[in-house]
Parts: sequence; structure tokens; C-alpha cells
Amino acid sequence: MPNFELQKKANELFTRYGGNPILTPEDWPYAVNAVMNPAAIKINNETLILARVEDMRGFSHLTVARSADGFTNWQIDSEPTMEADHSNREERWGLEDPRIIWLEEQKQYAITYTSFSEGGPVVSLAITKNFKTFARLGVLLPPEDKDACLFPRRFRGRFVLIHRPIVRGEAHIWLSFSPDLKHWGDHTMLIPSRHAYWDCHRVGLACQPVETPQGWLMFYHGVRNTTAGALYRLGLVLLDLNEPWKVLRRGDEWILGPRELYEQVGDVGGVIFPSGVTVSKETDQLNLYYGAADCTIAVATAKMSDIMNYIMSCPEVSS
Ligand code: BMA
Repeated sequence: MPNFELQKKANELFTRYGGNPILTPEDWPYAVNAVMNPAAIKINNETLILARVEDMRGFSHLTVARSADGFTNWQIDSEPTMEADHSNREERWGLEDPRIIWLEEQKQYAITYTSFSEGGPVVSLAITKNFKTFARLGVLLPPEDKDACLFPRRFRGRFVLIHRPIVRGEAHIWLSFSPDLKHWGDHTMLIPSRHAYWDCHRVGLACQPVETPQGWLMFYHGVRNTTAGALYRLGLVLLDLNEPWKVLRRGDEWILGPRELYEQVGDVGGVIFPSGVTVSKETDQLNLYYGAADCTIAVATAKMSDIMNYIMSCPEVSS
């Protein structure tokens, strides 16, 4: 039997912003087909998002937009902020789906993103102080791989990367470890997709991990293939604070899924793709930024305390 009380809680965690979608292709200062799947981070009380922007060749680049309140008056860079490096064969078809964290040791922001080419999608890393100039550290792991993010600090002396290789067309979330951000090893599976559930065909990291006293909140997207196409929804797990390779809890149900028209209709309907989050401790508010139907950017809010209560009442995961 499902736990109906928990399902009700899961369903009521997020409230969509009334002004959604907050960013559309029409808002862009130059001609584009779609804007979607943004990384998000708060910098000096300002929300910065790094959006995936698809041009009319079907190739993507990344562009910064800033807002004081995280909802309105977005100042969008007048030209692409980060474009494919054309001397780099792995980026010939563009850059997609970034995530950002503040790397404490380097005192810089780390951007993980997908580089695309005929060789398949791979995860790349760039670091920056200012979102104007970027040091490109290159491809981290072989294809097919997507949906990656670093944790902001080392654990037992090593950096930890969340990523999502694809196998037999299906996909599970993995971790890899590195002493120097260049050489990666000790690959281990973190979150498998779940047969028969809403996340049965693929799972992948959604936003950057969120640190809480109880552990790392990790939002992830789950995919179910249907006769009408794939459905992308959002799920939640809690990872151990000091040993994030240990999964403490995992929700049985999705906590946000495509419902509104702008999530149902677009280049790829039935897709919500959260990839950035900001948290305000003072107001207990979490803003979740997501791509809607691979066309626009939307935001939904939740109370951090509700999210914590929810995940703490989810089933424990035995390792
Ligand atoms: C995934 C990624 C995302 C996209 C999603 C839905 O594989 O490529 O960029 O939003 O599919 O089309």
C-alpha cells in the first residue's frame, strides 16, 4: 500500500511562481530557439542563472542572466557567455545543461556541463571567478555521460563528482573520485533507476547538492518512457553529510512533475528539468529553477523545513 499521507506531503511541497515562465526565447537579446535547464546560484544577494540556450542550428551555448529577487527583471548578457570551444572536437555540437557550485578550496565557481559532438555527450569542467572568463579543464570521463556536479569540498582528501553514464539506453547516477580534478577513479553507483516506478528508465542529477545539517539533499530527475514520449519528473534523496557515497533516504514518489501548459507544450512536452537551486536560510525558502518542455525557464518555491520534514519521513535506504 502506498503511504497516502506522505504522497500528499510530496505533492504539496512546491508552489509554482505565478509569473512562470520567468525566461522565454522572446526575452533573449538575440535570436534563439529555446532557453532551458539553467544552473542557478546566489552571488552577493543576486541570483545568477546560467541558461542553456539553443540556437537555430539546434546547437546550445550558455548565457548568464541576473536578477535581484530571483523572479523578475532579469539582466541577460547581450551575447553568449560561454560558447563551444571550436578547437575542441568534443564540443563541436555545443554545450548543454550546466550546474554550478562554489569550490571552497579554489575560491572559484565550478561549472560542470555537457559537451556534445558526434562522439557522444561527455561531462566537462570549467572554473571561473566572474562568469566572464573561464578556465576550461576539459572532459572528465568518457561518453555517454551527462548531469554532473562536483561537491563544494573534498571528502577524505578527494573531490567527488556526481554524474550519469548511460548504459543500454538506461541510466543510473554514479560517483567518481579525484585527487586533482583531472584523474578520476573508484567509480561507484549511487542511485539506480527503479523498475516499475516513475523513475524506471533513467535517473540523473537535477540541481547542485544542497548541504543541510542532516545531510546533502540531492534532487534528481526520473524518467519514464511512455507511448507519448518520456516523462521527466523530480525526486529527492538524502546523502550522508561526511560520506556522501552513502544514501540515507529516498522518496518513493516524485515531488514535482509536468502539469502546467508551459510544461506540457513545447519542443519536448512533458519535461520539467530542474538544474539549479538557491536557498535562503533567513526566509526558509528554496527556489528551484527548471527548464519547462525544453523551451522556457520556470521557478517553483518550497519551504526548506517542509523539504527536510518530507525527506526525513521517507524510507531509509540500506546499503
Ligand atoms: C535529456 C537532456 C536534457 C533535456 C531532456 C528532455 O536527455 O538532453 O537537456 O532537457 O533530455 O528532452
